[in-house]
Amino acid sequence: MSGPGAVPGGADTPHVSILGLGASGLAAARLALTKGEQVHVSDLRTDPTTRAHARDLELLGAHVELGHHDLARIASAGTVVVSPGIPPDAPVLRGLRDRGIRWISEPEYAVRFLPGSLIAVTGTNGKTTTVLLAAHLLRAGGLDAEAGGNVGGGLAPAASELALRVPPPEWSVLEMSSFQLADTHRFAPDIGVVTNLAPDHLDRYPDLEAYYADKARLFRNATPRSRWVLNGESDRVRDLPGDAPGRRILFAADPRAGSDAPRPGEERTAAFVRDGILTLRLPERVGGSGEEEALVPRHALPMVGSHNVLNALAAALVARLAGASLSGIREGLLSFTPLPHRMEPVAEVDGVLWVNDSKATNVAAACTALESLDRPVLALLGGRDKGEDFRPLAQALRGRARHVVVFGDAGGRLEAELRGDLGGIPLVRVPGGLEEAVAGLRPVANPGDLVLLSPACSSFDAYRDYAERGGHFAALAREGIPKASPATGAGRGEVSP
Ligand code: UMA
Repeated sequence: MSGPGAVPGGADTPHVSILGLGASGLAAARLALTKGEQVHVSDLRTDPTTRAHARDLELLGAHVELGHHDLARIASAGTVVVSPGIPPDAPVLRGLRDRGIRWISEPEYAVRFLPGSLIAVTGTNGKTTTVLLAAHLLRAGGLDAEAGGNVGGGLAPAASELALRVPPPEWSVLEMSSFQLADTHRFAPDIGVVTNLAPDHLDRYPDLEAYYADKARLFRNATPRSRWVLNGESDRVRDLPGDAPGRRILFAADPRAGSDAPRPGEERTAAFVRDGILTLRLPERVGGSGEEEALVPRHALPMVGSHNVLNALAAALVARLAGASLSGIREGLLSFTPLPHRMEPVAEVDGVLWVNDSKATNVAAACTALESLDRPVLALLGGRDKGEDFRPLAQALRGRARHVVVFGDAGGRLEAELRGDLGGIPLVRVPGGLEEAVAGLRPVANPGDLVLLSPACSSFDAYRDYAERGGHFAALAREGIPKASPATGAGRGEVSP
């Protein structure tokens, strides 16, 4: 692909073609227009929202086509930016490939206009929490930082939006999906993070190796100055960089993780839990003192679950590597607001903690949630039956759950597949929905218990989406809170971490 300066054709020839007019296409188009480029945007959709976005861009001077892709026009641009949701075998990308045209992802385009330092976070799970927490810790530690990228859900903008900020952030913390990494060429983070690796997106990739290969593009432009923050509990993560240069700094619950067979460039585990306290030990080679720095007790973290302890270790390590102050990181770990509907503590009533994990709409997500907990669980499972095999839930429930209530459309099958396999844990099926399930569970809750809505099913039997279901659960949880003054409500109130 030729650079933006070498454009064939006349005045109408776009300098930048943008494929897809979702969040990333819209942001990339705005960025390109701000930089004075001739912009052509193309999307197959013609719905009212897409039309409204098209009109906005046209007013800014873009040429927009909806309902089809004009391949010749798209291909005539010096730079083609492709939205991550467009699969590599889409006809339009096959057409570009046939013409020998290369394209780039939206974050690859954005970072060309981000002069500050770059932190990129990838991995299968935990990316969003790690990105938002890392940006929060950098800011708490005195640095100018913004989160963006694949985050979605209105929690942070596309990467190109960060490049539109005046002045641009000194530190950009980007969540990078494998789809976005796939089409990077010059993308070179100062600090790269891999949270973990597990099977995912096999509807798009031919096999796991292809998925991991896209993740490994994070290391493509590594230099000896690169810093790689890696999950020390995963051999697959530690092997992902291959022979990429740069220092590799590990995080893991156990300080001894990774000491058995260090990979080239790997430092001792630098973020871990010592006697229940999140602790950093930055090696001198990466600007640390080699001394242990205690952060906060793991039980003081506002997020729930052992996987969130790892996310917090990764984020704290990143923030310290970037130069955030220790006191700021400590304060930031305590003041972070957990993400809505993902292991979100919503109330604590009479010593019972209520946790909303409504976003766990499949069996794997619910198993991860259950396995991350170390206190007795009262589990709520149910919703729309998507036909998934529920039996793996039994193992995750055994040894953790004290009581299980199943509800909704999927209640019958959950009961049938789990009842005989729970090792004596009581399972109750309620005929109604979430409200009846909570009512059935309230009388058996004891101080120290954790009520978990991690339903393993989608919400569409009774709600618009998982967020509406999570909001209803939070309201039900808070119904148990007496309407007393704050002075009398110690330990019996809404959780507002
Ligand atoms: N389209 C075409 N031609 C085609 C196929 C699609 O024009 O042949 C159009 C579609 O009509 C659509 C657009 O291309 O309008 C595709 O948009 P998109 O799906 O890329 O969505 P965006 O709104 O741009 O959102 C993307 C990410 N979505 C995906 O990767 C699927 C968002 O991640 C991300 O927040 C946003 O960019 C900003 O970076 C969401 C996500 O679900 C949260 N990501 C996946 C995940 O986390 O598992 C990867």
